[in-house]
Amino acid sequence: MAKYYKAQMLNEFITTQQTAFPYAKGDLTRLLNHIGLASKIVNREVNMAGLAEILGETGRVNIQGEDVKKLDEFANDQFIKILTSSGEVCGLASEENHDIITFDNTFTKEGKYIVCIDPLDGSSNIDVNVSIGTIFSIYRRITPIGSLPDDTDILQPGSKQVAAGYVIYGSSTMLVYTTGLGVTGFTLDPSIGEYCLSHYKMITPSNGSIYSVNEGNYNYFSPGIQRYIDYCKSHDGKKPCSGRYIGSLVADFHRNLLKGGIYMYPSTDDQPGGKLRLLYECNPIAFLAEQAGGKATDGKGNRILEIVPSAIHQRVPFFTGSVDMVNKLEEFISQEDSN
Ligand code: AHM
Ligand code: MG
Repeated sequence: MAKYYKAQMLNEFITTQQTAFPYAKGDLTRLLNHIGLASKIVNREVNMAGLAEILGETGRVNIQGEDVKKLDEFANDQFIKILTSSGEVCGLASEENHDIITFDNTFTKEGKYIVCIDPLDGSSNIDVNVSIGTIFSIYRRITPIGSLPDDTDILQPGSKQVAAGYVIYGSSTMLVYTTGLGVTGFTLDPSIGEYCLSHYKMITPSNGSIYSVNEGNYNYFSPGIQRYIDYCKSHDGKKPCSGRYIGSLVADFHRNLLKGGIYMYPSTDDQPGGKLRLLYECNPIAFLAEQAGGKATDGKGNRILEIVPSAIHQRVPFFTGSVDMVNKLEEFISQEDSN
């Protein structure tokens, strides 16, 4: 029997939280519920993927130069469809689309919010029954209500997010989100089709013993990062850290959030900006990390949430997790810089 805190459903919980904002009119509440709804449809398809002939490639390549999987495309279409009809969103940026998506009708132009979304993250795990996720972040628009949104609405620093979260399609499906009042997790009960409150006020340990990085790239990392990885293995003669890397950001981050650890996607010679996208992956995860008492930086002392984006598909080196581990990593990197 699952442990439900006060048997609260996602929609009830969000509505209750709304009362903390005296001028809230319920728009954000509705929007978060619509994201929850879209994720349930994606979840249904992910669960049936092996049966539904929805695995494999579409034969197309996305804006990132990566092969588009059928499930990637399905998830993207679902989120776009539901967010378009939500009425709360005037535009969105998706990892799968080249430009900001705007809808030229009165209904959507009246929307107050902008959504940045990675509809299905962890592409390399889609076809092999390993956890994947959806990552989203929500901003208030800058352009006036009633006009068509543009890139200025999208290119806001992560500190301006009003909400962010992820859905993990794992051994169970969870939706984890923040509106800046801490992090809350809901587990989907498939028998009733509802997200039920399961993780209240999630706080990540200040230290941990897990490091998560694609170590196959070790030879391409800077010396400071290599030395930090070596340190994790030797740990100054103490018990070494465990290396755990799924290759799905949501799953790696979620585990480390609960247990304590560090997730790293550094730059390499080939990818000087790193691999992960600031708007769709790093900002929302950084907001959640900080709200849970963790840290997220670019490894050079810059808080991810303060980076002002200059392009919608911008990438950034990304380090997040337990505060003590991220601080230690930055010590190693700055020692390397001063040599
Ligand atoms: P994607 O958006 O194409 O799925 O790429 C992002 C994913 C992250 O979920 C994951 O942490 C990382 O890429 C894994 O990359 P790699 O296979 O290079 O380790
Ligand atoms: Mg992604």
